[in-house]
Amino acid sequence: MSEIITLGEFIIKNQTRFPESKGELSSLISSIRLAAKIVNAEINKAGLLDHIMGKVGDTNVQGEEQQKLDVYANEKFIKAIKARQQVCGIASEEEESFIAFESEQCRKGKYVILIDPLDGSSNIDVNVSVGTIFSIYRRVSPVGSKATLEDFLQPGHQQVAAGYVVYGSSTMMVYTTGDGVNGFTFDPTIGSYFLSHPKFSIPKQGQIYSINEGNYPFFNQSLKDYLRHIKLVDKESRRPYTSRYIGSLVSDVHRNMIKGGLYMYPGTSRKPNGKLRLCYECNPMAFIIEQAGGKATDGVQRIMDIKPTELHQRAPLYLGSSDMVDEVESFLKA
Ligand code: AHM
Ligand code: MG
Repeated sequence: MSEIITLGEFIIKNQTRFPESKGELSSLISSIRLAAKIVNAEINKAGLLDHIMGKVGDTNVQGEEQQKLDVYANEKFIKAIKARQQVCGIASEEEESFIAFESEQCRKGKYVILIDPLDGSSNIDVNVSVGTIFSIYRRVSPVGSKATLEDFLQPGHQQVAAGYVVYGSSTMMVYTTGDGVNGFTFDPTIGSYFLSHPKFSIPKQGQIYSINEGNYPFFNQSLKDYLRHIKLVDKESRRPYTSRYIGSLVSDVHRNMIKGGLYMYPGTSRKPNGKLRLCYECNPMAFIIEQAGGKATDGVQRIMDIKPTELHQRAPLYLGSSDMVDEVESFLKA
């Protein structure tokens, strides 16, 4: 039998890679692990809340108003991260601006964190998997001062760590600190995550493509040509490819990581920069995919080379198996 390793043990073991961090990074990842457990418990009750205990917006027995799960997740993650006093600030997809923590201890923090607390939350109503995405950077402002916008607007290649939690048929946390990707599955009976997918690697070539093809009329001609190409029959390249689109970024990417595939959220004539947020969604997923051996581009350049100018900036995204990203890029650049 192979060795059983919990996420907690793994984080501590991995700590030696960052001697300068003095355990801050480990503590930070632990706080995400904890908040994810709390959010997971609440997501599992989502159907009960809606159908048995009343709808979101109703008042519960304690007289408190029931919250939407994305707001709930946002609060839990911010609270858990703040409590550890290891970061000087946090930016969340749910908040308009970043939060600079005031305490002296937090100001001494070397890191900032960016988070999408509950991605794909519109899928909860129909019992489809959702996820949390996070990204950690070393601050660029002086340690001891308050976090600044510049700390958060760093290109993705500066990430120290990134990960996601997928709340699916089982809950998993997958993350990288720049030395490969590892996946941990949550055992709800024990309350711990166990290393289940060591050294995750995405197949170089896959057969799955994931895109919201309802937007087809608004795609540019190169993308339309690519979509036609992948539906042509060709035994050697195993075309036509298979279409799989959940509409939940974390779940779509997680499946493609395991099976091989390409996730696309392109720019359209209506939304030239697509929908997904560079800092909260594209960069962390790009870091994970690259660490697993795949690629991520906006169609023109590597996602992680884009220098963000705004916190909530959007970017087109093509990410997955490296051969598939090369193939779509060859059409987009033609
Ligand atoms: P959200 O951050 O508002 O949840 O939106 C992001 C989600 C992704 O999870 C998903 O891939 C995409 O939006 C789906 O968008 P669409 O419905 O336009 O296909
Ligand atoms: Mg999102």
